[in-house]
Amino acid sequence: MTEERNIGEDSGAAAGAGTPAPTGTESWAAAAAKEVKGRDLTWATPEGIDVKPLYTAADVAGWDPGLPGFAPFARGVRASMYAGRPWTIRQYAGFSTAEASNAFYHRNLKAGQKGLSVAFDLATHRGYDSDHPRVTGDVGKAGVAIDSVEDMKILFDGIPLDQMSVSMTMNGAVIPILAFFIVAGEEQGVERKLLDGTIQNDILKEFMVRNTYIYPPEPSMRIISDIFAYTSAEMPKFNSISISGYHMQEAGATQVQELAFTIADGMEYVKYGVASGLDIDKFAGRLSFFFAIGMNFFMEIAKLRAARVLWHRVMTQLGAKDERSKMLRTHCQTSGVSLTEQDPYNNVMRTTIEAMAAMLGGTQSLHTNALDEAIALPTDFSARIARNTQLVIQEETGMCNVVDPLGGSYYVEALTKRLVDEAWAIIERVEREGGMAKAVAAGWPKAMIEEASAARAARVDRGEDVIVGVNKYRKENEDPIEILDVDNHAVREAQVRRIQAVKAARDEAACRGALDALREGARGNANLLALAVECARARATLGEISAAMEDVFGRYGTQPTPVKGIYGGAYTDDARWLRLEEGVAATERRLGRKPRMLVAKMGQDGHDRGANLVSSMFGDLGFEIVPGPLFQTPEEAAALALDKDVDVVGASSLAAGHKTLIPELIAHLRDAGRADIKVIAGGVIPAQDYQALFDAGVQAIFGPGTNLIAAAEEVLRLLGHNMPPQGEAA
Ligand code: MLC
Ligand code: 5AD
Repeated sequence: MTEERNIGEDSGAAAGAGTPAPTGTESWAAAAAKEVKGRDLTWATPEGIDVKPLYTAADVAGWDPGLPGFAPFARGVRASMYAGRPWTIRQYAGFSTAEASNAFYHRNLKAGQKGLSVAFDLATHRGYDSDHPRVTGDVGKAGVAIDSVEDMKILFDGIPLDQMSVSMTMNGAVIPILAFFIVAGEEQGVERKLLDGTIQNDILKEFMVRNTYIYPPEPSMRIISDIFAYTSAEMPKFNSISISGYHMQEAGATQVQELAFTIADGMEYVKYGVASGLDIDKFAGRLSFFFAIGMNFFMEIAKLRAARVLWHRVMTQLGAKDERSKMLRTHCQTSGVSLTEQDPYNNVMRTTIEAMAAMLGGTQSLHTNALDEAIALPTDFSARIARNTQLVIQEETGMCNVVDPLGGSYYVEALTKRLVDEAWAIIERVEREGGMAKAVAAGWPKAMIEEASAARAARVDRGEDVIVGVNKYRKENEDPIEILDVDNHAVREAQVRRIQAVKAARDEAACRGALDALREGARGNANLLALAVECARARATLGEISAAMEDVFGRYGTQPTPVKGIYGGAYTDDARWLRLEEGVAATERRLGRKPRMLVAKMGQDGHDRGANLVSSMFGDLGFEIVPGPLFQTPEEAAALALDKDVDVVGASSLAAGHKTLIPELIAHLRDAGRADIKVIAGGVIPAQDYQALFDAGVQAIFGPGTNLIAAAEEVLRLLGHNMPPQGEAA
């Protein structure tokens, strides 16, 4: 009441008992301005949206979100939504061997998880068997190692594939993995038409941000159309793709970029499917989506609602008739990049907030991250808390009983409308320039995302974007938490033994025949998945199936191109930055040339956000950067360092290969007589591993949450420049 009276008084209206509250926003604006002494309360979000402190009916004039279960599906794809059936609690998991992952799945399902989601190791992603020399550091580390149908059968032992829906995050080696899944089902006695689940199969975002591609873009797109053709004919319950924005947000994209590029990717796949001769309504109903849910709570809710409206619009334009073809169904995962190594219990709160945004946005399926996310894969302990976060929301809060409870919120509806418009402008640019495959090849979406990433890093390092426990309210001492550590030598040995057993027991001639047919099919236009199913039945391995197609398609590589000026641009007037620039200049005078740094990515780890950021920032400071190609072996990285005569190698590791790969790199440098080259390590490296790396000769380690300015000061010190200690420099 008091507030209403104040507002009335400020506006000069006659205030008092019985006076109705003013309806115009002018009187509100005056009252608010008085309260905050004229301070501007508008919030400029990273996507360039000016969020006002108040929304009213005027902001949603002309906007009708419709009803749940009806076009354009802003309010959800089902009429009853969670009141009828809650979303699927689907935790992404996989590590070590098929046996270990299978046991983990059984424990999780018993404790309330509802759907499965398989994380494969990076060797598998990139089409290599566990015995391949390029993957010694990767086997079983970031996911489960799968080399043949025998591994796949063990992975799903005791899990009936006609009753449990299974998502498989696979893009590069999608043909052998899907073939193994089909044959594992077959040998369980499950007909193909009953297989329920999803394959990620989204290669465009791999070329953009995730980097687990194998073949060049064109054959990669053909593979996708082949999968649409096969699954729409043979596996009617199976979702043939999970068009993913998740990894874009993880790489630093704003929500608008994530939304626009994901929908544009979806359009491109539909066009390819149609161009390959498929009827749009025969396959479009089984396309699914995948978004990240970060900490901008209402923006994320609005993003999911906007995504459904956009997809409905796009599919109508592309000529779909069936309403199911126009319905955007999605999985969501809370944001890994929003979680911190420091004060890790804060991550439980962050994940809870993000999970609520996902459900209020109307997701069909959800993964909630574990509190140890920033440094390792989940343990039983952390996985339990992550899963229970969803169970508590579903079973204790009553939140599922009302459909789209935020529908009609002025702010959420206005933001939904705004996101539709903002994303549409980007989608129109993509279309003008010939579609997403062309845009990806031209590289501008990736550059846009990297610019947003560098800008975010600068805001965090400058304390403008607060991260509790990292750049504000930081603890004096962190207590390391217990983490999962996979002994990848043991996993590799076990896998090598099984590969040998599979090869010894198979009919070699039949296997060769199936592989030859696949190779021939790749040259022509036969369906690659159908041919790979024959290879899987004949016990060909993942590496062999991938290699048969590689013989025809080749293996694809790209060269990183760091963005310039974004991080440094945020620091133009900053004393600490200027001191750093002076330090670089002094080092340059001493060396007689610019200090040189190789930013190395070793192993099959394609997560390049950290590496790109470091390249970009050190480049802005005046270093000469050698951006190392992805997927190098330690030997190749050492050779590049020697060839370019660098002063520092920054090895970025986000996929747990650091304990194997970095010591090998140092050994190669030493063998070449260049122990003087400083090796620093950065990325997802748990404190527990620091000593082993220091013992191996690593000179500095920069974990998650590192302030890049502090890191640069340390690097200059290592190069012999007399930087003042961190505290004084601040
Ligand atoms: C749902 N159903 C209802 C209902 N709600 N029926 C009646 N009333 C309601 N209220 C029905 C659905 O129509 C469907 O049947 C069935 O119940 C299952 O519901 P769903 O909504 O389709 O859920 P689900 O099976 O879980 O499928 C969700 C999905 C799918 C469509 C988004 O694609 C999926 O599960 N994706 C998961 C992707 C994933 O886990 N990715 C991990 C990536 S990790 P019917 O018959 O209509 O099908 C990653 C990280 C990395 O990528 O980088 O490695
Ligand atoms: N098990 C569980 N979660 C995983 N993630 C990646 N690999 C695994 C795994 N093997 C999650 C992390 C990461 C995101 C890409 O997926 O949350 O940020």
